Amino acid sequence: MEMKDFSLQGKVALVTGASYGIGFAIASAFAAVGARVVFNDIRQELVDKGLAAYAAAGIEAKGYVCDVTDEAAVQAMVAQIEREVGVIDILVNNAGIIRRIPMTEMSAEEFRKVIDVDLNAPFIVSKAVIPAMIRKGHGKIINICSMMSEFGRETVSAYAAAKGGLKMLTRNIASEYGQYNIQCNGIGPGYIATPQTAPLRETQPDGSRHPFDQFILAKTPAGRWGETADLQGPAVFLASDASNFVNGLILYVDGGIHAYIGKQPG
Ligand code: NAP
Ligand code: GCO
Repeated sequence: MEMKDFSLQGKVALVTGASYGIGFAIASAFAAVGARVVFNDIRQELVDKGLAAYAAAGIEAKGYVCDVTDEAAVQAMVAQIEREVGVIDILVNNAGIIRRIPMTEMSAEEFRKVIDVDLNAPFIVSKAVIPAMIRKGHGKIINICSMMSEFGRETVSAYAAAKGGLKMLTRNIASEYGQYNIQCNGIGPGYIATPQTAPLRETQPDGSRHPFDQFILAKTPAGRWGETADLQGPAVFLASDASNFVNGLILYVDGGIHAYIGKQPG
């Protein structure tokens, strides 16, 4: 029996917003199993920071400055990657922002900005890479969704709307392009220790853990925040031939939050 392997040897992988955080961890895992990694970030200093971090990890990555919400810039970046590296086989729509503001206090502009980065941009970048994937006869798109693709909570209305939409964009790309041997799936990380969630984990003035930190520990059977490394195996699986018949799935990597009513107080 031929075992569909998890190798990404010879594949070109674009991970957006991957100078650090979850994107950096996923791109590093791809490199470890043979992929040629390219990434973008919104500012040159971030790209430079990312290049230094990849080099320190022994990874020869290529970085591009590109705002993923700018369709012309994305189209130009993809064309440049195809000239300089090769056709993109794997896309991870990772770049994202969050604004934690009560909805009635949030401006329409702030709401639109989150939707633009977290939902419109995955549409823009996916639209830019799919034609070459069709010509090549295969492709993998992984959208980084969220627990907020399924749940709401106070202050994250824009983010939840975007990530819920990203879940359905994932399913629609799977539906529309599966016939071309393109698989589009999502990863729904639980609560992961990155700069994005740092405000939710700050030690309190009295030395106690942040109330939200304590809340997440009570809601997570694993009893801990996730690490970016927890996402590496699932990402490699969804980027590899091992998942060629997996399409439209949102794979939650959440330590069991989805299954758990929460630890009883006391
Ligand atoms: P992060 O630390 O904030 O990193 C996000 C990256 O995206 C940063 O490098 C950021 O650059 C970049 N970015 C933002 N807007 C961009 C744009 N318009 N164009 C290009 N790059 C842009 O976030 P993270 O925690 O690693 O999260 C990565 C993804 O996972 C996000 O989609 C997030 O919503 C999702 N997620 C995170 C968690 C978690 O618990 N951390 C859980 C579930 C899902 P700047 O530094 O300039 O902002
Ligand atoms: C928040 C957090 C979460 C995480 C992640 C959970 O404020 O609730 O930032 O939204 O970022 O999306 O899966």
